[in-house]
Amino acid sequence: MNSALILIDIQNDFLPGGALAVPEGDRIIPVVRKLVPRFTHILATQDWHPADHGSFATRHPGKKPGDLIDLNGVKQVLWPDHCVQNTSGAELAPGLESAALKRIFRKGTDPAVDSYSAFFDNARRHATGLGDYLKSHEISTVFLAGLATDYCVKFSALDAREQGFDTWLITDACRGIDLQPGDITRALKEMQAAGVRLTASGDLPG
Ligand code: VGL
Ligand code: ZN
Repeated sequence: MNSALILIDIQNDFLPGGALAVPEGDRIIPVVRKLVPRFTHILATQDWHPADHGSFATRHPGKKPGDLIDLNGVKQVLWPDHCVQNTSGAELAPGLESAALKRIFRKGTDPAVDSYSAFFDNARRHATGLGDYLKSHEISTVFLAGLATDYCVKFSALDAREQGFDTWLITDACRGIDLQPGDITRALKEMQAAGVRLTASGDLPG
């Protein structure tokens, strides 16, 4: 029974000073660095948008970040332009030993649909390949760390459960946005209700 550490969207644009800064996002970096040597299987996701991505408020005249729209039939929160392909904002945060990553799964590349989950786009039409990767490596337990607790981490955790993985969220290795106050707390409850288990990095065995 193998396990994997999955680093969700730990990218410059989600750190303080970035285009879509997650409060205290940088605080997870030392925690993640300490986790890395404890896993043999480390994977990462990267939000990887084209410059004209439909989740960007700039693509919708009269709209602003935080507004809710219908994007091709799917509810969509609008964001500032972020994680544009091949920009420094899209790069993984410095301090992540990229050499240790077995694979990086990129998502959000289709301008017509956003992709919060590490497994599927928000319309659930395309898989990223992460699920197949985990299954082919006989990984049954996943530990999640990254940004943001109430978006990409949450949807990744819920899909991991739905795909049958034992799913752990490492609480001190995640931070959320709280666009609406309480979003992070609600996200944690929703994940727990779906069978996701929460742990602090210091409580992991070994
Ligand atoms: C994310 C909003 C937009 C995330 C990505 O990584 O949680 N949030 N794109
Ligand atoms: Zn995004």
